[in-house]
Amino acid sequence: MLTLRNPHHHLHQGRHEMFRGRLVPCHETPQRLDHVLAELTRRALGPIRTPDTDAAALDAALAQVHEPRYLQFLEHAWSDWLALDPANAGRDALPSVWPAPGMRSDLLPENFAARLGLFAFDAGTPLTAGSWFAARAGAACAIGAAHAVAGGDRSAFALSRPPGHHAGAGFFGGYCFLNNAALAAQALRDAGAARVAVLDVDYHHGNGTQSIFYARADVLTVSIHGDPRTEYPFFIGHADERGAGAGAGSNLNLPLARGTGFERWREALRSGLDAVRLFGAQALVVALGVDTFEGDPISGFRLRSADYLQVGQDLASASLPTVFVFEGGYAVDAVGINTVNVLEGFGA
Ligand code: Q9C
Ligand code: ZN
Repeated sequence: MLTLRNPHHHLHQGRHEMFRGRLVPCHETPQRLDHVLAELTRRALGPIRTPDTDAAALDAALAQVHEPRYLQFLEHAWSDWLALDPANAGRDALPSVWPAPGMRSDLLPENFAARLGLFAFDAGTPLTAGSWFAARAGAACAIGAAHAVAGGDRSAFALSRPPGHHAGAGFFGGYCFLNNAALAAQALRDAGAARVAVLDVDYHHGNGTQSIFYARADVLTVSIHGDPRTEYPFFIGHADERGAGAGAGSNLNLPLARGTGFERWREALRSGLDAVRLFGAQALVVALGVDTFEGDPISGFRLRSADYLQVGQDLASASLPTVFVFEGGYAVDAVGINTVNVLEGFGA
């Protein structure tokens, strides 16, 4: 299996996220990707390359999924942050004010701190000097992996960081800026796959991916995740969200209680795969978070390292061209083993 790794991911390195009234060290660190890369290299699963970065083609692909004003915001965010106060050079940008429902979110505020809140849905996703550059290069991995699969590869792995599945067409949050899985799905559509499925196995609901495709019939979104009644992102991810308009029936949420172990999680995976089959998908994108691991510091499922081999085998049973996109997983010492176990179980 070809891996496309983000060579610039270190440029995104947030310092702190807001958690219960304090700034705590970021869980989403560069070491995560470095560990996956080291494990991939050790097990020699296939070639490891960096993506082509034709800037114009990348911009066109980003614009297929994300709103122009949001991409503009991201591109200029760091210089706007510095313009607010030169001392900001040594600080990450985090929002602290948001438009509540009923307030104006159609107007772009001149004040940058207000714009941050307009485009963010949490205060846990620091925007840094290198975030835009790193996120773009990460998106290029996902798009490149989709092109490899569209060109005939059975599977490909986008080792992209920062993660993507919480990012919507016009918002960031949950450590995510650009929705890598959605970009991969859209690239598969554009390359000729009539129906594409995204199966999100990260511990957290893939709210960004769901929202991007919610009214579309050509992309099925399925997410298995901690029940939003108790788990982040809280305000979305319930079982009754089935899609809207032309997309009615093309979203499936499979929330599970905190504490769920592999046996019950695997039943949800089977249901998700049944939905993919029923949908008649011609290609599959797996949003591959391994924060379902029992040792994950911010999550609540109880999967063990060996279980991820089985996850990979189960995913292979769909017999679809498959793009894997790296998402969450914060038990740094195990993130490489768990991620590569899925890929190995799937088969090279
Ligand atoms: N103390 C992904 O896995 N914070 N994002 C939860 C943690 C947000 C996770 C509170 C978690 C976002 C890609
Ligand atoms: Zn997650």
